[in-house]
Amino acid sequence: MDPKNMKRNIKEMVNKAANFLMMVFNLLLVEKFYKINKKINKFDFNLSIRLAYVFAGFLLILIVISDNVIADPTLGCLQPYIISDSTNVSQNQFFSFSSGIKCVCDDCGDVTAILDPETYSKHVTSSENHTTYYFSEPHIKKEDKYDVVTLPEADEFDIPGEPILPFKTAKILIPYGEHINSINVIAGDKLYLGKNFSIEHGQMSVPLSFKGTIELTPPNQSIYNSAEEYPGKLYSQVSVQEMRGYKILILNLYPVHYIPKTGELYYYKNMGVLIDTQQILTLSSEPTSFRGLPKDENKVIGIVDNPQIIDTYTGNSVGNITAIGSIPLQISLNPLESYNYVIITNNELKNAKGNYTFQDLVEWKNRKGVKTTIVTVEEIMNNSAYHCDGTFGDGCAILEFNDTAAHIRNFIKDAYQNWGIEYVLLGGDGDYANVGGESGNNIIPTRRLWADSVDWDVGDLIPSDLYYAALDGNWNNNLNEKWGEPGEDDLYAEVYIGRAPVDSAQEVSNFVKKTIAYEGSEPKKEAWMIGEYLGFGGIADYGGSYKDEIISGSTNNGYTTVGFPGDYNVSTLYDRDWPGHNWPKSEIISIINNNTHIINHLGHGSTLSAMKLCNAPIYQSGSYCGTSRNRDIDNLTNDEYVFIYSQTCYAGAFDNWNHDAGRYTKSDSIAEHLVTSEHGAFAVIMNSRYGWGKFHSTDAPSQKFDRQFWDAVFGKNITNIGKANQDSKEDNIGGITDPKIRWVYYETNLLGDPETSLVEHFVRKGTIPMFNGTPFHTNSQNPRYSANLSCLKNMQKNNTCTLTWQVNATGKMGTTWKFFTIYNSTVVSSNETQMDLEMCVTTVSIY
Ligand SMILES: [Ca+2]
Ligand SMILES: [Ca+2]
Ligand SMILES: [Ca+2]
Ligand SMILES: [Ca+2]
Repeated sequence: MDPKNMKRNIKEMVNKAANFLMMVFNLLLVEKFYKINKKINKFDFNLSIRLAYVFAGFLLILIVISDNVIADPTLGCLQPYIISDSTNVSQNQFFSFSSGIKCVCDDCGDVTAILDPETYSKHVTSSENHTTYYFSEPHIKKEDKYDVVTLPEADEFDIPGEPILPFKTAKILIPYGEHINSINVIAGDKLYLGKNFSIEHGQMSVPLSFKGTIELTPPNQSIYNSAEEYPGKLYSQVSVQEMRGYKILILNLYPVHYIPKTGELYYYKNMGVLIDTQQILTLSSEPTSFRGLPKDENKVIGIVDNPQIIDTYTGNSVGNITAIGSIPLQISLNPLESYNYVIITNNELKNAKGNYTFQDLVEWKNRKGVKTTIVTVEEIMNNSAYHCDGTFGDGCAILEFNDTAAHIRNFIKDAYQNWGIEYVLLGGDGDYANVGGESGNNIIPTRRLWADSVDWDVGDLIPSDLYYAALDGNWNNNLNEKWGEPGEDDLYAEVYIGRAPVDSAQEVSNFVKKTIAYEGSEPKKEAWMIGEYLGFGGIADYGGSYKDEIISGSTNNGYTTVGFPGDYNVSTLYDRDWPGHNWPKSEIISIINNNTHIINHLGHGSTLSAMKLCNAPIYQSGSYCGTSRNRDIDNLTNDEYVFIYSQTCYAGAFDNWNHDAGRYTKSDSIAEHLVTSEHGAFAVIMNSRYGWGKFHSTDAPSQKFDRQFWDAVFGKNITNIGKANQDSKEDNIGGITDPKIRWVYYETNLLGDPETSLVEHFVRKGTIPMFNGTPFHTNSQNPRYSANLSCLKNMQKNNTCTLTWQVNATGKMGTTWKFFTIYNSTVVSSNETQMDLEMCVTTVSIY
């Protein structure tokens, strides 16, 4: 064994041992919890513990408790309370945090309490075909003349003219080899919240390059004068999606209902989703992306609300895969080889003789332990296995399906299936027309997907590398000119994708040099929020107001996203706050030239411009800044490279389409120059078409993806850029019924290396740790069990227990956090079979 492998194996063994110890510790706690509660003896529990997720030292155990006997209809309920609504605390000083629990209805048994800032609790229980969702009471807040209703961990549907209400996206795994006969959503207890509420109506999404006058949508009178409940349904079915061979049903649940005429509001405390499924008897001609790998299973467990169904996909069903449901992929690559990462480029660029080459990137990745190889477009095109014949589910009825993009995607499917790849770098530009200048023939073509008709021209065809990442289906079932219409989409990716939009040896060298330099450095904990004047009215007048939601996270518009950790130095450059409301471009140039690490931007843009910068080396009439011969990007001088995430329009149009001119530009887009020039960025995520804002609101389509991107990086520890970009999409999967969400889903492409990690070391937020940690730690016992706090033990009806933690606020000044105290009891309420789970929330601000 070579020493490198040995080192890795030892590291893996140590990791496994640590995981195992953690598992044993957790199992002991669970077992103890179970034994104590069994003594309550009101009914008989079945307890099954499943080790669900062991990955990178993070472990989660799913506990499924079900009762064998119909429970006594009068069992205990937990009623949490908080001592104060919000608290201001001083940095690096201890403060007391208190909350309490009251046992009502009947006896509650032993209770546990966990203090937990801003962590995500799913609030879901499930048994075989039945998944139940629990909703805490909606927050109703007066803003101007409207009442704003939000639910923690629910998104909001925002249809122009219609009331804005929360929805929760349910993700339900369909048992292997089965299809859905019927879906039943059963509403639980209905709670009246009061009357005379005035719920605001939704506004239109607007392209971020829009500079006209605001046209506000009035309330839809037929809805607002109606005495009927809105939305008038409990759920809507979004889609059935496939992820690595696992079929997932996507539903949106509507727990809050509104009667506009009387202003009455109701909500359902819980909703049960019952699916009836039946075995598929006829053989499908569609191949499957099922590999049966533990990492695929872990990924699915992390997504779906009913993970116990996962067992139907393992064991015997792997062997049955040809018998029911689907056929396996043809094997063209040697399955005895395995790679994490493949670079696809052409012969010329593979053999380019710049200072840095793709070969250097391969060696670098391999040294890091990411097994990497190169495959050329020529090799793919010369391999008849990838020709269009339906083997790979590519469809074949029309010539367009047999193009280079289809062949490349077939190769990626093969490499995914037989090599086990996780990352793909498309090593070449995807210009769409050879109009001279830098816009030559494409090296790796782009597939352009369709979401909505906005401009009725090429601008409606969205260059999307999601096509190469999401490998199920063929993306165009009805064989028309529109790819990726609803029902043709594959929204869960099988591999993570990035593009190096290079055309020459020099550009390959620049891209590889910057990628290796960044990955080899310790990233600075520093970021800039860049906002421009938008003029969309109210809070939407300035990009800075959108960016503020990203700095330290936000619960605005219903959903929660985590922001930059407290030890990051986040600065702002906002037109909103700048004297005269228009910062000069010299500011952004000096930020980049001073070697900043991260830029997050919202403002106007076009193919050749972004962040008030212009890059148009070739004279191009009709395009914004096209006649300037400006080279703001090519002239940058930084030698530590930046990552830029921008919501702006068209800056990432790597097919070179220019909306202003109505033609392809001769010079490459500004995003391409950022990553292929000598300095500037090592990676950017920018839109290939319009970014989407919203009149009078920050609940805009592009903002949802931006917030979820940083939430992936800092909230979920998904730090590889390609993975985080995909995660930001999958978190918006329920919103895909809005064509503008679909638009953004397709257009947010990564120009950069998908495997590059944005953060090297990261402390995961979650339960407040004891004795040290940031942004908070506590000197008190956490979690607290009946064993270490007697008032939590065997709680009787009307007993209360107030808990206090001594907490040190070590996080950044000016940040505000939601504090959750999660109380668990094993005593169930009347007709439900779940662990009772209640929580209370307050906010803590550090000053
Ligand atoms: Ca998929
Ligand atoms: Ca080009
Ligand atoms: Ca179509
Ligand atoms: Ca290009």
